[in-house]
Amino acid sequence: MSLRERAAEVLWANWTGTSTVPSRRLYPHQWSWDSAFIAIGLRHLSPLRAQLELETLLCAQWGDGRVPHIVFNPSVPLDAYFPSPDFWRSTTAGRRAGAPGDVQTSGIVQPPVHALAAWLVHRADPGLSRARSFLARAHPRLAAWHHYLLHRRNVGGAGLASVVHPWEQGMDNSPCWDAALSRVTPADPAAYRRADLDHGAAEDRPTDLDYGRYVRLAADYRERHYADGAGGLTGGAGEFAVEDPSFNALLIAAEYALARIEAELGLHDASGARESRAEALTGTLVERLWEPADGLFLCRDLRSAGVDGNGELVPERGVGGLVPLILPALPRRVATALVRTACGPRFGLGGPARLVPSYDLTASAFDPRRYWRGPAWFNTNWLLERGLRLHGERARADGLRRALLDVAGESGFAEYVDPYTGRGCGARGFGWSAALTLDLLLDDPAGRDEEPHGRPVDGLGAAVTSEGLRDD
Ligand code: 9WN
Repeated sequence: MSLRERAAEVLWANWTGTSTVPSRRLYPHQWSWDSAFIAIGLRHLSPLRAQLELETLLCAQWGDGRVPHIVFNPSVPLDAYFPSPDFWRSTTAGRRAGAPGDVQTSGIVQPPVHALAAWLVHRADPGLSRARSFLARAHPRLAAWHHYLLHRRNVGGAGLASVVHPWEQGMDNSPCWDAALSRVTPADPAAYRRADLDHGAAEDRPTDLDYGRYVRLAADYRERHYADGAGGLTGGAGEFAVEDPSFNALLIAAEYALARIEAELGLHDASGARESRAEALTGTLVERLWEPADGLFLCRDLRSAGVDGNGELVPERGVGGLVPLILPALPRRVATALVRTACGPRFGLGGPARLVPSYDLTASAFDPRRYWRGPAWFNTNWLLERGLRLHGERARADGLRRALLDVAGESGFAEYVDPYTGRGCGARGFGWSAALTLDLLLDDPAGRDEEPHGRPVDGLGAAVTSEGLRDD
C-alpha cells in the first residue's frame, strides 16, 4: 500500500461521522488544533469532510468567542478520557461565558489554526465551498474567536494573547512551563484517575506531578466560571499566564488567513485592516518575545516577578520559539537567525536530528521519549517546513519534507518520535501525523495557498460529490 493510501486509511478509521479523533483509544473526542491540522490533510481526500470537521468544532464555540480545546462525543464512556465532561461541567460552570447547552466541551482553548485551515480547505474546492457558503458561515465565528483571543486574553496588555494552562498552548509538558508550573499547588491525586496511562507508556507521558498541576489550574478556572481577567496583570486571570511565541505566531498566521477569507467574501476594508494588524502584531511579537542572544523566541511568564511588572522571559528553548518562522513580515535578521538556530546544535535540522525536536537537544531536561520534552512532532515540523519555504530556504524545506514523509511511514503515523532515530512513541495512527503527511504528499509547494490542489482519492472509502458524502 502506498504512503498516501496508508495515511488516508488512518483518516477514514478516525472519522466519527462529523469529525476526526486524534487517536481512537488515547484521544477519543474532537480536539481543537488537531481538527485544524486534520482538515488541512483531509481536504485532499474529501473537501466536504474537511469542511464538516471545522464546522463541527465551530458549532461548539462559546458565546464569548472561545473555541474549546475538546468537544466531547456523548457516546464515549466517561472513563475513556480524563478530564471528562463531568470535570469541566461546561454547560453549568461555563454558562456565564456562553458555553453551548447542547454539547459538552472543555473550558480552555488551543492554538488558533482554524482560519488557516478554513482558507486552505476552501482553496481545495472553491466551487463546493461557495455552494455550501462554507466561508460565509465560518467567518463570523472565526472573527469572534480571534476577537476573544486578542481582547479577553490580552492579559499582559501589550496585544499578545496569553495561555492560562499548558494544555492551551498544546505542548503540554514542555520544560518551558516548568518554572511557572512549580508555583502551582498540585491537586490531590486521590481525587481523579488518569485514563491516559491505560493506553500510553508512563515514561512517554507527562508525570503525575504535572497532572496534579494541570488539574489544579483547570479546576481553578472552572471555579471562576471560566472568566478571563484581561487588561493587566492584576486582572482576574489565574496563577498561570504565559505569552507564548508559537500560540501567537499561529494567531497572526490565522489573522492573515482570515484577511484572505474576508477578501474572498468581498469584505475588503475589513481584510485590509486585518492584514495591517497582523503585520503590527508581528512587530509586537518581536518586541516582547525575541531573544537575540539565543536566536530564538522565548515565552514570557507574566506571573513571574519581572523588574517592570511585565513578567520575565523564560530561558528555556522549545520548538515553539522557532514557529514564528511561518510569519511573512518577520524582519530578515530574525528569520535568518531562526534558520541558523534550527540548524544549530540545539535543534539539529539537517544534522544529527532526523526531525526537529520539541525541545533543546543540548539542555539537561531534554528527553527523547517524553512527550513535549524532546520528541519530534509532525505538526511543528510541518509548520517549520512551511516557514523555511516561505523564507526562501528551499533546499532545507525539501530535506525536512523528505524526512517527515520517511518517518511518518516508518513509524506508522506515530503521535511523536525520537528526533534522532525516528522511532515512534505514543499513539499510532495519529490523526494529524497522517493528515499532514497527505498534505506534504499532495500539496504542490510551488503554488502553496494560491491554487486549489485538492484531489479526491478513489477507492478508499468515502468518495465525495458536490452534493455530499456518498457513503456516510
Ligand atoms: C490534552 C490531542 C492532544 C493534542 C495536544 C497533546 C495532547 C492532551 C492530553 O493530545 O494533549 O489536551 O491528554 O495529553 O499534547 O497537543 O492536541 O491530540
